[in-house]
Amino acid sequence: MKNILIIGSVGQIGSELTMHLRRIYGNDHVVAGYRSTQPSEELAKSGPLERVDATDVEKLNEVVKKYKIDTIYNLAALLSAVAESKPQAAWNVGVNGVFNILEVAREHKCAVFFPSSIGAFGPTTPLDNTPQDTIQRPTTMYGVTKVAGELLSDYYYKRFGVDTRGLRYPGIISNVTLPGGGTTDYAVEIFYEAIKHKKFTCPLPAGAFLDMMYMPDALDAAVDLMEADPSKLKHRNAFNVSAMSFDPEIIAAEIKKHIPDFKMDYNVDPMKKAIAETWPNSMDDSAARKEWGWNPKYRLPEMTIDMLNMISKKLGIKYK
Ligand code: AKB
Repeated sequence: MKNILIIGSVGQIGSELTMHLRRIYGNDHVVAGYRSTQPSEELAKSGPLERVDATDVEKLNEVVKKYKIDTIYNLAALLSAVAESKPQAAWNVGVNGVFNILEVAREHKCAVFFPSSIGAFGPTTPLDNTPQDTIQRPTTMYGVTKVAGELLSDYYYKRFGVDTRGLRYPGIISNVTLPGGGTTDYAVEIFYEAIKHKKFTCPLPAGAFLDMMYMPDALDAAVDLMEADPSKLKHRNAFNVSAMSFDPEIIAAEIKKHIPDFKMDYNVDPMKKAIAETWPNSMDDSAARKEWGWNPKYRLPEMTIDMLNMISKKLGIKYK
């Protein structure tokens, strides 16, 4: 049986991944690590909880020993837009934090999951059908930390045999915990606004195509990769994974099919626009499909229906 530590368990992905892993491996085998935001009651009551973060190496060691941890999922990061306003903090969590976790993993022989991002690409990367192995010269601090994390993960595997594995996540669409400070956040916010006000003001311009994925697929991707037969993994780290690619006009049109009087206008955020312009329009994720069977279940139409139903239930507002 695995003993897992989640770093960043209260974030958008961490909060759902912790509960998902508890359902698979048993509540007592998944420790929820958090830093400052108070965990939800569900997270706090369903299994072990520890105040531990990636920048505190002593506490990391202590928790790994206490629970005999053999696998660490490192979900801690400052997302792309917020990282531009706090580049030093983004570096500390995104590079020093990753290094600390890899060192602890080396010492205690833990496997490590590292989520990279479409943010690891930049303006000189081919933006259509972005290859698995290609130019990576990101121009954001978020991207710099993600490339460093990918390289450190490769290094710790090759040099020390640490079982590091990772994905390049696109924008993640979900309905439990809101994302905070990302360029792709609009694809979550649009659903809340559609249900609450039947209108949305979009911070990205029409034509800003980006890869996206619905949370259930993001959770399966992490677990499937960590459970994959290592002899089949040619890449191990930084697998491109995508489930859909759309721009604001396309997602708005999909929502309109269910809420016919939904309206969208634009108030473009220049920083988010500039970031989005340097990220892929759509990635080639054939390496993930071939090496460990990546096959997302949700495309735009199914994701839209599920998001509308889940958020309508959560807010207690009928949308039809
Ligand atoms: C962000 O927009 O910063 C993140 C990401 C794509 O990594 N959602």
